[in-house]
Amino acid sequence: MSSPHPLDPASGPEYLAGRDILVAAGLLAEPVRFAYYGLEEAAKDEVLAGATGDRRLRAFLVNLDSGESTDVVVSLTHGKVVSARTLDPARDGQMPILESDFVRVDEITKADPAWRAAMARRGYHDVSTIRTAPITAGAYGPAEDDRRRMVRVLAFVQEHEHDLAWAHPVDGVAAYVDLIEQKVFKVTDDFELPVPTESGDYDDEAVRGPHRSSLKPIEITQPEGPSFTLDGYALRWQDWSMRIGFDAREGLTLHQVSLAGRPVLYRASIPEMVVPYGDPKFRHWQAYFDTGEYLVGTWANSLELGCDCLGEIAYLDATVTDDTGQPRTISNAICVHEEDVGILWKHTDIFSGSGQSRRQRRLVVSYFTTVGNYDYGFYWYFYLDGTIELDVKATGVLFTSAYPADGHPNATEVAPGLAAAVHQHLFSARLDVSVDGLANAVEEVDVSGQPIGPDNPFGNAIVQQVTRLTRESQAGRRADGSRGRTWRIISTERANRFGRPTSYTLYPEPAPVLLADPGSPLAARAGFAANHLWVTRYDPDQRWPAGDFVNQNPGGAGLPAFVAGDRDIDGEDIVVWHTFGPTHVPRPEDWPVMPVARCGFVLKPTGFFDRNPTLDVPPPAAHC
Ligand SMILES: [Cu+2]
Repeated sequence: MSSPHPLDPASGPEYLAGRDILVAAGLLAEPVRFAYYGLEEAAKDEVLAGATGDRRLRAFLVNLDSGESTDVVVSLTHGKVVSARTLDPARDGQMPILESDFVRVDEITKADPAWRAAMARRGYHDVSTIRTAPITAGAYGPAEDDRRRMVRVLAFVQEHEHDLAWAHPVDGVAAYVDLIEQKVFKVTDDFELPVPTESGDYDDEAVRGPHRSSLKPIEITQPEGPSFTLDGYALRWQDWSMRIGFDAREGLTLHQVSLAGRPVLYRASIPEMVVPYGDPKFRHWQAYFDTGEYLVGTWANSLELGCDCLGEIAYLDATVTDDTGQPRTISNAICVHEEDVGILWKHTDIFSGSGQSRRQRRLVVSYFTTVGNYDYGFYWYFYLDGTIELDVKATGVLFTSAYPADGHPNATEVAPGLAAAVHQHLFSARLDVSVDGLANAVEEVDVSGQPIGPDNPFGNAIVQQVTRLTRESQAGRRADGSRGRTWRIISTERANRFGRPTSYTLYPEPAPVLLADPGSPLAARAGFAANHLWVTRYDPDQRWPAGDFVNQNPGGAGLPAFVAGDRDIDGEDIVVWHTFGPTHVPRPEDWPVMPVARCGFVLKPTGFFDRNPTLDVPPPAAHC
């Protein structure tokens, strides 16, 4: 095989070559399956030095009979196993859910007499119309449950092929499935509520009405082609350059993002997200870590021109693997295109009479993934003026339950008798920053008014308060909209023409962090979501904000553990971690399919340039 760039995603032939190494080492004996398989990235110093490096893959292996779970790294370069560690699930947690678990869980649940009896009591004697939703178990005790590799199963009714099952939850009952013993070991049956009957089939004319005919076409054309170039995974557009990566666990990754030849980000990704639900009844355990437990990249959509993306699009395929380590190509998984986004700058000068207007554009690198009922789009934007933005689009179908006639304090009625519980979508962005080099630091910047006093006799003064975050223990921070709080990532080596550090500023959206009680089992596992900001010293082993093994992790892994050493983060190679995302109180308008709700953050150059870097953008037409 030809030699890939060290940051290129693993290819199909590489996955097969790694598989051969695992077979030869005796690690893939039946019935061992892959819970994750992906590139173990080359060391940063080697990449920056331009070395080819050792090409490695990491595999999470699960023995379906014994449950033995092994974390293996193989070297393709040297054709050998580099490391293999067997997990202690009570301490380390469990491997992610397997693709085949969905089918297995359905069969196991439907074969269980106690669960079938619970369905029969609700009038479902034929379980062929029941759809099962396996939900990761978390760690809620008792200890004899937590030590199993398990999921908890909720049920929905799909009356016919096009019926939307999420419209018909069978509430009050859950099956607890042991994935190794392959049995239901517990059925909780707490209450009965009528299964809502109204159809949620949003593509049924009887539900949606006839399609409206009043929308005229919008066509996007670029007669001379787009302004970007894509060479393998290397992307260039205007002054931007970067490499694109993709991973089964974290999806789209960006590498070596530079502007005008100056580094900004060594690596950027969304390596975790958690969706905790706020209903304390029998489904108190409902909280998914879509990345660490379900591997969002595995479920990436194949995008379609004219449907998902408009205009001059370049697509990249993604390669993931199935449970047996066989590669599977997701065609058109990553979309690259260019968009007009309105005015870049504009001024009509009252003195000179000059009227000037320029158009803003952005380069968009995106993908969409479907995890159960929800769909998430991850859109990275790069603008002409140096702004970087992440826009996460949440859409799909609400997770539902039955709505009691006497109301529900934690849920909205979205259709007759149908409830959708309040929940959060909390994402963690890992920004391995390199603003003008590796030596960076972070300042927290607040703004405030000042009381009337000798230096401020009319009380109009506004000042910035700048606090340098010098140690990890100091850098667990919350956003504060009332102070306009931002975090400035500065170079400690390069200054602009004013003698101030060149920098990029992180603008957070001040939405709530994790609302679960700090003493809750969930807070222990989702420690990353307790703060909007964390800053750590770069460590190649610290990749996952909720730990390497999130599924049934007992708690404490990830960012809270990373910062326990309280390392110096001032002028070092640092990583900025940002928690963001909405607290979603469902609206009737979110049903039966939800219009996109967006969240994200912005990074803006702040003294990175000496002035507006877009003065050379030409007017869009001669008469402008
Ligand atoms: Cu939501």
